[in-house]
Amino acid sequence: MWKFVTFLRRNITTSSCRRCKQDSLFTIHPHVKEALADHKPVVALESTIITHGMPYPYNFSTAKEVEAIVRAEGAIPATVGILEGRIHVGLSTDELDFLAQSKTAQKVSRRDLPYVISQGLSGGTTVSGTMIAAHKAGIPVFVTGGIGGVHRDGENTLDVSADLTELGRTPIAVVSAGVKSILDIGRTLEFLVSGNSRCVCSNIWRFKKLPGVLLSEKWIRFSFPRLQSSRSSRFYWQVSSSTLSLGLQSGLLFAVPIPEEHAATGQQIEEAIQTAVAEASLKGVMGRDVTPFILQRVNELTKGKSLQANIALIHNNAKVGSWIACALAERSE
Ligand code: PSU
Ligand code: MN
Repeated sequence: MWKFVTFLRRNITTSSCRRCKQDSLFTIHPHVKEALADHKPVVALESTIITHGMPYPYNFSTAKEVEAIVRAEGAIPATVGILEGRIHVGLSTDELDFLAQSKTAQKVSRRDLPYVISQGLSGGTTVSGTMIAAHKAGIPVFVTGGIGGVHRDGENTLDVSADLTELGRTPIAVVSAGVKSILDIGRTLEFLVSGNSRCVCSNIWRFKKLPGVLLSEKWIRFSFPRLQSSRSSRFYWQVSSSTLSLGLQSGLLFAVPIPEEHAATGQQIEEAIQTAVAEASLKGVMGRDVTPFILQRVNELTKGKSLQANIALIHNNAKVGSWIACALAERSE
């Protein structure tokens, strides 16, 4: 209860201006703050992949590697996470390590933000949670591994990730490897492109082919605008800035295929996914626990192959996301 009172006091006693309210909930890392003030490129990164997407210590080492890649490409990384009820945009090494090892960290999507913040909890932000935080902090580009989507059997369970609706309502460019084949890729795509209210349709851009992360061929049939995977900053800038500055209030999804040599394709992975999905259903795993459960089981069943693929694709996405952030920053100077 006292936590709730503290929350109210914190927010009611601050001035009523929007900026001040945000400041009471947000901690922006000094490096990120400085970069934003100087119009330097900043790349937001999510943290559910750290708290719920990969086992320790791979989650921690991958988070550090991804930040290093962003820096090497000329941008400033801003990993988003929640620590004791405050939204952090940019985490220190110790804070990353804390989240990587935490057994109590929450998985925080749009709907979880009020609860987690008001109760002073800590957690990893999903794609939807990170989009909200990054957008409020003024960061236009966000890199993730794979976005959430419609689960297999979603036509019965109606289990559709909040990531998809967030893409229709929050103007930020999301760089992802597409949708994992642990999900129903066809229905996910249908959800993204068919509802005008979601407005993501015209904003999906693929590099060469639109990937389903682990079984990439599945996406090829769909005709989306193609980008060359070579660095083409003028094009990124045109697409991103027109979407973001038109005030469309919808997001932009860049789908980057996993490097061919790392794609864990074929029968083995499909069998592992089917086993994991069946186990999840048998055990009554539901809602936000489904994705972490399946990722963990598929990794076990493929003896680490899917984790390796996951690490490779997020490294690759970090590179492409940094190019886009650099292109945007160059043009806005
Ligand atoms: N897909 C992955 N790894 C992940 C996730 C998805 O391969 O870590 C995480 C992302 O944070 C994504 C979230 O936003 O899972 C989707 O969860 P849900 O299905 O509960 O919306
Ligand atoms: Mn889900």
